[in-house]
Amino acid sequence: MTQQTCILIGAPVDSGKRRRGCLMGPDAYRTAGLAEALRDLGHGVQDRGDVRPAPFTPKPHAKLHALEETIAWTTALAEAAEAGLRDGLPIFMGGDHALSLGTVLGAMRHSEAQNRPLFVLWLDAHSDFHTPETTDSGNLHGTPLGYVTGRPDFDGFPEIPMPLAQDNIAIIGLRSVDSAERAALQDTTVQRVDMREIDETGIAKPLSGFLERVARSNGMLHVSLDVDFLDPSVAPAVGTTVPGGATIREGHLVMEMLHDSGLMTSLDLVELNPFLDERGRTAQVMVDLAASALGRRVFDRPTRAF
Ligand code: 4U7
Ligand code: MN
Ligand code: MN
Ligand code: MN
Repeated sequence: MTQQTCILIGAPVDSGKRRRGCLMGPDAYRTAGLAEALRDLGHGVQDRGDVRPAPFTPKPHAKLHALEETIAWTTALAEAAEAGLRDGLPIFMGGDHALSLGTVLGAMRHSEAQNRPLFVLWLDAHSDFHTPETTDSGNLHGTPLGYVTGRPDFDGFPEIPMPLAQDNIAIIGLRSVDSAERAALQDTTVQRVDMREIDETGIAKPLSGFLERVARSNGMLHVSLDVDFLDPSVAPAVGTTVPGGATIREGHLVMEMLHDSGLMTSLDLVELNPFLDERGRTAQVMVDLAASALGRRVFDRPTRAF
């Protein structure tokens, strides 16, 4: 098995929505033994501690929650992501999903410097495709895919160098998409896999189609795992629970296939709210999923080529 240098980066972002608690996420992952789990698999592990937002002055906004703070996190996390990608495989311990405004931006800069296309796998109940104009909630954790694809009205955020190609994005696990997002997504080539498709065809088929495309283009692959991808019965520690989510096995199968593909170059673990957890079980599930993505398995089986 290929040894990696896993760079753990705490991203205690809590500005992407109103309900608080995701700032405790990085320490919950540490407590649940993320570093130890990855070391047990033979990987090198470096915990760089927690990133802090760039300096900012809070300004009240009629609709958007904590806009200035979220911009400041985006600036700082893009830099941390770029640096992490230069040194190994960064794993961002969130923090709410607003952190991906920064981590994907950093991955875009890095892949541009490497002259390799970036692909993004978004594992989420939601499509997170809003713009600051289209969001009704004003919660910016619902906007990262809108930002990185170059949608308008992200005033004040760092400039997007070259928008992420729609063809290079897959969202898997969908079951809560706002009408403005649905309308905007309809006009795109973003691969959208909702729970119904997963029920009907299984999760492996659409995922392997996407991974084949990544492999064919020698792409880099950023994976963003939102806790609410999973069903709340197995992952309750999240503010935005939506019933009917992925099972534990569907989650692990995705992670195992990612490992077999050898394609993943960075990973976000987002939206864990330890304040809502039950004796740490959601943190543990997320650590176990990360371990699967880095090669944990029960039996040895032939690796599939992509
Ligand atoms: B998450 C929502 F209205 N779409 O915009 C919104 F349903 O990072 C939810 O995926 C966004 O958890 C959820 O507020 C963001 C809502
Ligand atoms: Mn801490
Ligand atoms: Mn999300
Ligand atoms: Mn979500």
